[in-house]
Amino acid sequence: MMDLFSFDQPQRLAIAEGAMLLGGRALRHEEALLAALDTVVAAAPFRHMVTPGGFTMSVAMSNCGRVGWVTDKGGYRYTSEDPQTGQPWPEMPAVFAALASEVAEEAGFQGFEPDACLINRYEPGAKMSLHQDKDERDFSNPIVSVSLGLPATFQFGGLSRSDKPRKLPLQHGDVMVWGGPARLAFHGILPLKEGQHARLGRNRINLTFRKA
Ligand code: MD3
Ligand code: FE
Repeated sequence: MMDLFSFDQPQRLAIAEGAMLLGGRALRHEEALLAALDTVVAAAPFRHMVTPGGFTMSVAMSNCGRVGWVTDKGGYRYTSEDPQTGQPWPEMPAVFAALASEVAEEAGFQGFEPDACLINRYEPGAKMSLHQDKDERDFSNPIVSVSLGLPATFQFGGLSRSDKPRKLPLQHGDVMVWGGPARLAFHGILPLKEGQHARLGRNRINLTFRKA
């Protein structure tokens, strides 16, 4: 249960140099975010993409913004159209863009204007193996992530795959900002546990805001 104070003054936790957790920071926008999410995924439905190695991802994905992140047998890249519909990705909802840029500023990154939002949907059992986000042009821009729905265990390591990862629980409404030296840290999500969320049922949704 969220107490009365954390809603207005989210707990700020420095996770690493350049990385900050703002606990519950998205809760004040919960209904607006979920309504906007419904609009986006009505136009660009969740789908399980295939990695360049030929594996189907357990996480289902969609995107909004000027460009969206995709993977297929040809590799990882940003595209301006949804390959499934041939249409431009849905516009980034104003509530998404405003939250991303506000929290980036709260974490010390001024002027963050994301042009891509990758939307990940985890059902129980879905996971994301340790990886780096390296498909963007300019790593001086942070990445902002928003967790919604079922809780998950986030793993983050260092700049080398062999650095032993630490674990951090993520809850509905938590926001993280990854910039500076943390921007290229290895990270992942352990297999989601079974559960029911009041607003999102058997799902965890993660939004990652990027400047492609
Ligand atoms: C640290 N998503 O979409 S969000 C991804 O919860 C991704 O769905 C996870 O990793 C998820 O690429 C984790 C937290 C996150 C996102 C991007 C990062 C942490 C990061 C980029 C660099 C370092
Ligand atoms: Fe990532």
